Amino acid sequence: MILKEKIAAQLPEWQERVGKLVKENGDVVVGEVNVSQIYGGMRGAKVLVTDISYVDPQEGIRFRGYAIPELLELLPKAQGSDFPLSGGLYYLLLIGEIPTYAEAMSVEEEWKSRGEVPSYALDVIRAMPADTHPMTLFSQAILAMQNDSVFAKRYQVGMQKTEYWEAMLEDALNLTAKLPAIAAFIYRKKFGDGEFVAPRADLDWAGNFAHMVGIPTQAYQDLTRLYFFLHSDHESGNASAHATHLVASALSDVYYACSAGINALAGPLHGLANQMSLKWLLSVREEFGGLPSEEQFDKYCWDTLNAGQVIPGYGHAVLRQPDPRYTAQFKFGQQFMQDDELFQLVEMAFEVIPKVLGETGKVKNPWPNVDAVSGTLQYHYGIREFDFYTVLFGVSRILGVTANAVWARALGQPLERPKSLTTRMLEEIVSQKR
Ligand code: CMX
Repeated sequence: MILKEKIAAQLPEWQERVGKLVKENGDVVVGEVNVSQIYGGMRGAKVLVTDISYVDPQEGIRFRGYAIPELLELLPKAQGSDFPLSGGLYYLLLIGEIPTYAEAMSVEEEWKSRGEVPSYALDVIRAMPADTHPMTLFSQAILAMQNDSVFAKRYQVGMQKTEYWEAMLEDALNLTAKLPAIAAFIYRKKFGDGEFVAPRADLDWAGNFAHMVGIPTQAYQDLTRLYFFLHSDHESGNASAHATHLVASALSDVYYACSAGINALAGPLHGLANQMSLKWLLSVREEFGGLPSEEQFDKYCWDTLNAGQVIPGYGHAVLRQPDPRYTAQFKFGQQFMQDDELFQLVEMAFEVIPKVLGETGKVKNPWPNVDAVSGTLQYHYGIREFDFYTVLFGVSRILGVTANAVWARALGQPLERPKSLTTRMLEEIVSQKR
């Protein structure tokens, strides 16, 4: 398998590089942690490492050093499409090089050969009460398949440490291969006919989601390719990535770790912002019976702020420019749904909201983030059940976190175990330093 060969070829150099860095410079101080950070969710504390993606405050996410517009040019496209094959993205995340079309297709073929969802995982979804949240179903289906973990089985019988990453890669491919089918089934079970639709042999991983969920148009296939590309990775400190990493650091396998990551993504402060943003836009449209004037929109924004609420989809903890993931989806909307009233509202929001947020004098980044538009695009094509949006995010995010998990095992990253203090200890430290 090409992924295995490429990682194996790169590994000695990485091991030497990291080993040397730690051995010769282990005592070099990278940053300090203050009391606010300890009580403030470790915001900005530099304590993690990943070479797979990096969020630049001005440019936004870079995958393996490449910015989103560059990758939209460089990554191999699905046949007859202008949008990248997810197989090519996964190759890039794992290997760090832009793949050729053949290399991207080799990942797509790996996925096809491993894509069959075990019937018991579908039965777990079927057995749950009808009002179960789609994210709960998603997490449960992933966890159910832990039973088939290659890593867990091989670990049980005794496996060399040097082989851990190979078993993680097997699990990563086996799990990611099945995600579009599982997500589509969850959608149909919750909101449709409850049927399981098998993937088509002629479609790629992302395009097949569109087929299985029941929106087989070229436009929705393309949106799915774009969506799964954009949401895949965002450094290591976000809650889903960090939860996955923490769990996997205990040598828990990919299924345990990804189920945990999905549970983190289900939180309102993480993956739910896209539905909040869409809800807010719909409330604007309802209030004015269609598109408001810019003045009316401006006033609606102030009403939201004065009611003590945030304007969802705007602002960011790290970014200081429009999120390139927003920009890519915005361009998609301009190309394919210029006549959609809700999308026109998204366009108006871009003109009005940054100005309003700027006038507050406190918002560090008044620009839109990824969530300001993603729900609107899904809504346009008929995925109107907000609760499902985070499952789509999860399908994509698992590409990033599994690529990280494979490399964490390859480089022998240890069990995570930061130290906690008591409030009394912090008070004493502060009194000694002041
Ligand atoms: N609307 C209203 N007020 C906002 C705001 C927004 N969109 N964004 C920031 N602010 C406020 C903050 O609430 C804070 O106010 P207080 O000082 O009264 O507490 C102040 O501006 C300063 O905040 P900040 O440093 O600019 O932003 P943070 O790093 O604290 O928060 C974020 C970042 C995303 C939570 C915030 O911008 C927000 O709540 N946005 C709306 C929700 C949203 O879109 N979330 C999706 C994030 C997507 C992602 O993380 O990828």
